[in-house]
Amino acid sequence: MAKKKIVVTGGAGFIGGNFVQYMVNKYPEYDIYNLDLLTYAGDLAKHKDIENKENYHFVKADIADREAIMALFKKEKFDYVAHFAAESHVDRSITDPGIFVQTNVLGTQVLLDAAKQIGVTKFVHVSTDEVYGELDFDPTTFFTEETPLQPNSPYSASKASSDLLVRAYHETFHLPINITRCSNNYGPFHFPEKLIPLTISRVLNDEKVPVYGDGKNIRDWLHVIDHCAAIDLVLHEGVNGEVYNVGGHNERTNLEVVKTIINTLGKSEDLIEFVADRLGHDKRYAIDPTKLEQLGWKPTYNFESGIAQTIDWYLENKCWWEQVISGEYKKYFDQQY
Ligand code: NAD
Ligand code: TDX
Repeated sequence: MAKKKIVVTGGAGFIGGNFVQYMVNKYPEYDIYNLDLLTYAGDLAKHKDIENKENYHFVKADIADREAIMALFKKEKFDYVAHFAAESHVDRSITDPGIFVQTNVLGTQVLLDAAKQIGVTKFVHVSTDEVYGELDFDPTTFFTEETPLQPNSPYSASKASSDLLVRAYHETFHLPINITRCSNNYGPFHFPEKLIPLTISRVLNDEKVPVYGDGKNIRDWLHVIDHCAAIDLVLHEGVNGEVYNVGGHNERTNLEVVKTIINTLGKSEDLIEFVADRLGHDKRYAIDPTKLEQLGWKPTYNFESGIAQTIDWYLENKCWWEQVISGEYKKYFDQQY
């Protein structure tokens, strides 16, 4: 029997990169294609342990390049699509929203056409809890799959737009899709523009950590490996057309997160610097994952065990993040503050 082919878009980024490694190691009987443009957020250095494996393949392409993507899908006849590629940073979407529409909306539509053209077995669209907007601080309220979409940032608006297109391709063309909406991820290979890796890398260098506003905004944190397992499950078992929320009930204020990292590394809380708030800063995200749990998913990390593993990983992999924060990224960070 021919080997199943899975194309992972954005497989050189943080979550897609972890997913590629997870799948290459778990399924030697599948061919895994990493399709990525290698923007500032993508690098192949993270894949040196798998790059010579027979079931790993890399294709450099822009998901919004219709001609290239249609031709690639026609040639390779992928069975499954796991779609992670996106512009993913909320702050960048505030300073330059256009590329978010180009990649996240138009790029997703091109992929849907390519998947429709060859008739894939499953198209999993990896989305985010940010499409639901924000919750207030009442700890008994959660986002469910029925919560209306009310995105507040250009980033989340572009993701919500792509979610609607994915839904429409199911309703109109019966494309076998699932949409997953996950809470904030953290773990190995997280790009240091995001709160957790930014804090770890700056604290290790004895640099100030910028905390937006009063630091009381709440995010619901999930270790990236638990997200990967969720996508694997949905890819194989998800009921066509359904949305699945992904989260592990690990709500923390930003200040709690930053203090946990500082204290674990034995540094001073004087490193915290309160800076101007993010425009349109969502107060709180919190996921109700009941539907996915009923499909058979259970997270393996809580926040304490996950953050300890992650800090250890950053201590052991300094060469990866030092190379990432030099050059272009340094210019971006210096412009921010
Ligand atoms: P990331 O920014 O680390 O990686 C994005 C990857 O996409 C990079 O490798 C980049 O090179 C690639 N890419 C960007 N534009 C492309 C294009 N036009 N064509 C091909 N490749 C392109 O992002 P991430 O944090 O790994 O997020 C992955 C996905 O998960 C995104 O869709 C994001 O919306 C979603 N998500 C992220 C989180 C989170 O906490 N990071 C939570 C929920 C959902
Ligand atoms: O320097 C900072 N200081 C700070 O206080 C940064 C970068 C962030 N923050 C705050 C803003 C948020 O409340 O920390 C919180 C987390 O910020 P980010 O790491 O930028 O993540 P967030 O905006 O919550 O979005 C993330 O989770 C959902 C991902 O980047 C998205 O791609 C995903 O969809």
